[in-house]
Amino acid sequence: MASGTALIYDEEMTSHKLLWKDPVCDIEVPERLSSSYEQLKCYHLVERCVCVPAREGSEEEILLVHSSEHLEVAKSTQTMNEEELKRVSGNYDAFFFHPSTYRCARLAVGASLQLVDSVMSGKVCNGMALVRPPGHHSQRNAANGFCLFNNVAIAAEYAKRKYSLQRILIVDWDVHHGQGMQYIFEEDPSVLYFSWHRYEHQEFWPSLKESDYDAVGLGRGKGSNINLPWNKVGMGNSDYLAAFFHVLLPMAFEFDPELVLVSSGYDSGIGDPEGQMNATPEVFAHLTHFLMQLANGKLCVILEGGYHLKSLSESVCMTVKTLLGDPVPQITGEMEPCLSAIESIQNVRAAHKPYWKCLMYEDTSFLQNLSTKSHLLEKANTNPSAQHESKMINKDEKVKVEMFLELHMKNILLPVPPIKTAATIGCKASACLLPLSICVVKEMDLNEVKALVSAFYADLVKEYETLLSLGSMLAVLDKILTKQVCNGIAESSTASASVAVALQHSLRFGFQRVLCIFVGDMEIIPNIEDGKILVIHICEKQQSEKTNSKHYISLNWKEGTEGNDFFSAVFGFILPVAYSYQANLTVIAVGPNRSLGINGISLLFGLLRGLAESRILAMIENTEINLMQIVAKALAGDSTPDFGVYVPPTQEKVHKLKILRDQLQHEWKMLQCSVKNGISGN
Ligand code: Q9C
Ligand code: ZN
Repeated sequence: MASGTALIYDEEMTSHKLLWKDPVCDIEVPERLSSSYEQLKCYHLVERCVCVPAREGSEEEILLVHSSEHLEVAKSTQTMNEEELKRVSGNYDAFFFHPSTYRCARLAVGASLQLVDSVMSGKVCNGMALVRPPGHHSQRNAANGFCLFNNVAIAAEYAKRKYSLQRILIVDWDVHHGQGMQYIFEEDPSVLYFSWHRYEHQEFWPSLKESDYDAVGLGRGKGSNINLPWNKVGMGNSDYLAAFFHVLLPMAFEFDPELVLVSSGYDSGIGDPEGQMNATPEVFAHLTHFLMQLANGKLCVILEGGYHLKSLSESVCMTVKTLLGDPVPQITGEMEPCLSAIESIQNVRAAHKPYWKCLMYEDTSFLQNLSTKSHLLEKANTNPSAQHESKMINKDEKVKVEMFLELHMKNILLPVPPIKTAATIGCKASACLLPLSICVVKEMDLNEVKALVSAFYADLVKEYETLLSLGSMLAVLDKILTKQVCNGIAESSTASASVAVALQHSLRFGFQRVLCIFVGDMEIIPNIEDGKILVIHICEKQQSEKTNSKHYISLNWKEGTEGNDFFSAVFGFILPVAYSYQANLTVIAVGPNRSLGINGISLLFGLLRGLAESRILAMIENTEINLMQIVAKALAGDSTPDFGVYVPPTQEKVHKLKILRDQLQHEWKMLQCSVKNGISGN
C-alpha cells in the first residue's frame, strides 16, 4: 500500500487579488493561502509531507469541463487594464479578475491534477492542495462565487479518463452549495456529489431552489447528487458528525468509490463571516479520518473557501495532520445534533430512499419545517467563544474567535505518543509488527499481577494461563495509559477475563470513561454500575440475563455470508453511541464464537480510531492468529484494512437497529436521525 501525504502549494497563487473596492469579494484574500501554509510550517507538518510542485493545467484539461468561450474570456483578461477587468468581472455573480488571475487559475487546476496523479500513481497515499482561486461554484460557461475554473470537477474528469475510474466520490464540506459541481455532474452516475450548505430556506446565497434536498440528480444520475441544506446558522460539531453518520457515510460505503476528492472549504468552521457556523477545527480531523477509510485511503483534499484566517489555517492543519496518520483529537462540545439539523437529515434520507439499498428498509418520511422559517434568525448552537455576550460588532467577534482558537488548540493538541503500537514478546501479533514502529514490552511480573487483580477479581488469579494473559495485557495497557504508545494489542486465553481486568485497571488509573466493544461470547460481564464503562456486546444471541441499559448494550448481530453487512450497524448505531459517550479509551475485544467476520472487525478498528485520541487496546482470543495479525497491521497504520464487498442489511436487521435506536436515542443523542417518536414537540 502507498504511504505518505502530498502537499501542494505555490506562492504564485497569492498574486490573484482584488484591485478595487467590492464588499462582496473582499474576503477572498491572498493571505488565506499564505497564512495556511505558515501555520502548517509552524506545526512542523510541511516537513513531514511530500512536497509536490504545482503546474499549469493545460487548455485541453480545462476543456474537460469548461466551454472554449469561457476559456477564451478568461485568457483575454491577462492583458486588460483595471477598468476593463472591472467590466468583465461585472458579468459574473461575485467574481473579480486581476491580470494574474488566469495564470493562478491554471495553477490551481494543475495543482489539483498533480495531486490526483501523485495519489493514483501510488507515489503517496493521500494529500492536500492549497489553491486559489477556488473552484466549486464555477460552471461550464461562467465564473461564479470567487471561482473561475472548477478545479475539483476537472480533477474528477481527469481521473476518470486517465485512470479509467468508474466511481469517484466528491465531498463538498464548504459552507456554500457547489452549484457548479452539481450542474456538471447531475446526470453522471459515476460521480457521487455530496454537499452540505448554509441554505436558510433559500435565503442564503446562491439562493437556488436546486440546492435543496430534493435535487437528487437527473436521468441516469438520479441518486448521485446529495444536498444537505442547513436551514439555520450555528451548526456545530455534532450536526456535522450526525450528517456523516446518517447521510454521507452509509451512501459513500455503499457507492464504494475508487477515489475520494474533497472540495475542502473551511467557511463551514467557527468564526467564518460567511458561514456563521460553530464547528471547531478538530471536527475536520474526524471528517478526514472517516473519508480515509474509503477507496483504500486514496483521498485528495483541495482547498475551496474559508475566510476567517485563524479558523481556516487551524482547520487546514487538522486536516493535514490527520492525512499524515496522527491520532485524531477528541471532539469537544455537547454531542447532540440540533432539531433543525435532524430535520434536514431526515428529509435528505427520505429523498434518497428510492436510490440507495442502505435506506431501503428505513422508515424515513419527509417532514416540513417543524422548526419553521419564523425562527430563521435563531441560531442552532451558541458560539462557544461568545457564550456570554450576544451582541458584538463583526471585528470584535473576529478577534474573540481568534483568542478562543489560540487557547482551544493548545487544549486539544496533546503530545503525540512517540510510538504507535505496543505488543508483548510472546504475542503472536509481534512477529508481523517487527519491522514497524512497534514497542515490544515485557510481560508484567506475575506477583505484581496477582497483587493488582486480587483486589477486584480474586477468582482470576488461580488459573496460571489466565495469569499469564493478564500479565501480558497489563504491560501493554500500562504503556497506553501512561501515553508512551497510542494503541496496543494483547492476546488472551480468556478475552472476557482480560477485558474485565483491563476496564477496572483503567478506571483505577483515573480514566473517566472507557468504551468496550466486545465481539463474541463474554463469560464475565464487567461491572458498569457507575457509568464509567460503556459496553457494546456484539454476539449472535442475547447471552446473559442482563437486559439492555444505558451502559450495557447487547447488539445481536450475525454477519451475513455474502459480504460485509455490518456498515449499517456501525454508522447507524455503534459510532453514534460511541461519539455520544466520548470515552478516553476504547477497548475492542474478540472472544470465542465471534459473530462478525474479519471484514466487520476491520471496519470497527478503522472507524473507532477516530475516538479517544485514537487510544485503543485490542484484546484477541489467542486462537485467532490470523485476525491478530490483521488487527496489528491496522493499528500500526501499516495498511488500510479491507472491509469486503458491501451487502445491504436485511429488513430484520434494520428493524433490530431501529428498536435499539428508539430505546436509546434519549440517552445517546447522536443516534437521532428523525424527529418522530416524540423527540421534538410535534
Ligand atoms: N450577495 C467560496 O466560498 N457571496 N465562495 C455572494 C452576494 C459569494 C463563496 C453574496 C460567496 C462565494 C468558494
Ligand atoms: Zn464557500
